[in-house]
Amino acid sequence: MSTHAIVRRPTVNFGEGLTTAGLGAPHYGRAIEQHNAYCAALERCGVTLTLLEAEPRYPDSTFVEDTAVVTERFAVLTRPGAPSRVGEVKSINNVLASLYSTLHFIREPGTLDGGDICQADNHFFIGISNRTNEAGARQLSELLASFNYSSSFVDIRQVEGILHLKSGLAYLGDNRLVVIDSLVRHKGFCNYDLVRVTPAEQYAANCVRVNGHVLIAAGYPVLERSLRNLGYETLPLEMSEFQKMDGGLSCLSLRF
Ligand code: CIR
Repeated sequence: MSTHAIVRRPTVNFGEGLTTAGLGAPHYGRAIEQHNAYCAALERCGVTLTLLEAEPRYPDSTFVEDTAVVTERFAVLTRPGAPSRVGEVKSINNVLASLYSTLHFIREPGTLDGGDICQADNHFFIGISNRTNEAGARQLSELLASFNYSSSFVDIRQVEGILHLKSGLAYLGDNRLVVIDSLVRHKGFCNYDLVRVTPAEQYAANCVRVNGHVLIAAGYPVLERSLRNLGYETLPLEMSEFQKMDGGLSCLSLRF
């Protein structure tokens, strides 16, 4: 059950952030509209929002998920793998300090982006990516173990078309993972029920279960139908402007 989420408004220079999508420049007005709808959807799921002001110094800072890993037992501030994003952590640190009694940190030489961390109840899948290195993954894994969580690594460096592990993987609860075709055979997932996402709908794999609903990117009818057939109430959200900046639904909030 999530009761709280942290979100940050996109900055007016949001289009200066990092991207490999090749989908053109994002439209700021539409990004704000889409972000407003995202916030409203989270509130509809019963979550109380902490809405942070835009940070023009950090064009990617609306993707708050990458700056921390928040669990029921502790929070850890990350050390983002992209140098232009490292400074985003400071203000999230200030917010989390008022919500958690102890904070932990990923330290040099470790790098880690929250988008690479997928929690499945008491187990965490940790993606090793171009952003999260092995040192960062090991630091998080040791910290998790000290709080009685298990973890395993998923190397996505050779998986095409995904920036972070959660660009291709989502946990829905009920022992069920949403997973892109190219990760389906990963041995760590063999004890889960898998909802497969075809290459044509790959972007939609980054969906988010929030209490009684599943937030899903609008325009991916096959996955949405599969989720509805499994009994989930889906909330489709327009994500075009964030997709242009390599961002998905989960990246836009820290939920706990
Ligand atoms: C970046 O490249 O860091 C941002 N433009 C997108 C981050 C997306 N975050 C995520 O998937 N967790």
